[in-house]
Amino acid sequence: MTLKKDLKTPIDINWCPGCGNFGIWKAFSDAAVEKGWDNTNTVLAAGIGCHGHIVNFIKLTSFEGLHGRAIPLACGIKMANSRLNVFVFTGDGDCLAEGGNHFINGARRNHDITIILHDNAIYGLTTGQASPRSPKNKKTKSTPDGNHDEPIDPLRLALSAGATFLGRVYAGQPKELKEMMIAANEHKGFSVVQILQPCVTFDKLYTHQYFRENIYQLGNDYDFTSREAAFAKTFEWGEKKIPVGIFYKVDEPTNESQISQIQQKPLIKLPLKRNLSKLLAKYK
Ligand SMILES: Cc1ncc(C[n+]2csc(CCOP(=O)(O)OP(=O)(O)O)c2C)c(N)n1
Ligand code: SF4
Repeated sequence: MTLKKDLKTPIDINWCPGCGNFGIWKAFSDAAVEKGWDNTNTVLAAGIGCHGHIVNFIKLTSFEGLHGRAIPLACGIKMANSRLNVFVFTGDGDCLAEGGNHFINGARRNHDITIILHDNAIYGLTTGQASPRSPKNKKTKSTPDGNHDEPIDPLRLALSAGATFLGRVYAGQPKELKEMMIAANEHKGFSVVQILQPCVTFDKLYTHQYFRENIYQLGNDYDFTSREAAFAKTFEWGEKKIPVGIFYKVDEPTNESQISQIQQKPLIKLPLKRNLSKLLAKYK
């Protein structure tokens, strides 16, 4: 059993007041309590950015990777102990710029990990440069004449690459966000939760008000097992037409389920076939 107090760390939360990251932190903590995620069953990996600070505020075993490298870190953890719930907290810069290659290949291989994508459409930590999610023509610190580039849609990219669970939620929807995190984690395969997370300090476009006014929930008539339907939905964006909910969910063999050596026991429980002490001694 996990209690709220078990997850508390002595570190004061240093996000700007009103930052969408608070909603993500709260939803994850609520999900951890509900599902009993603790140090025996769950590991967190984070990238570098404001989003990555989340691991300082949740007392669970966690690792911060290099910028953009949280996904390979998480894949390594999952490979070593395939019984763990492995979460990746990543930003739109971390995941789609520096880490774009890992995002594509993690999805392609259907690693059984859960990607929590804090999408504020800007580089927050480095004070407001354009990210691969910033809209075309947007003026930012790094694009004073307006952004020349088209934004990436992370769900469309992940879908094309082979991800098997795709969801989108706004950070101000605590219940939906908690439920989405649980559903994504319970799904076996590469799961992406894109969270629309306002950066209240450096972005004045994608505000809380903007998302409150423009998101709509995918209805019961939407078929989330259809790749074509999901693909079409990822093109919807703008006034009154930002869909949220589960875009796509299908069962496909995960990377880990196809490795015969780890079907009975995780790698960390298997005996070493070679004596590595000589090799390790070299690096002492
Ligand atoms: C290899 C490397 N490149 C660049 C940086 C500088 N850097 C740190 S955080 C960051 C961007 C953060 O943006 P995002 O991932 O969207 O996270 P946010 O701060 O918005 O949560 C950059 C470019 C770095 N630390 N390491
Ligand atoms: S800079 Fe933006 S993303 Fe970073 S803590 Fe402040 S509001 Fe949040």
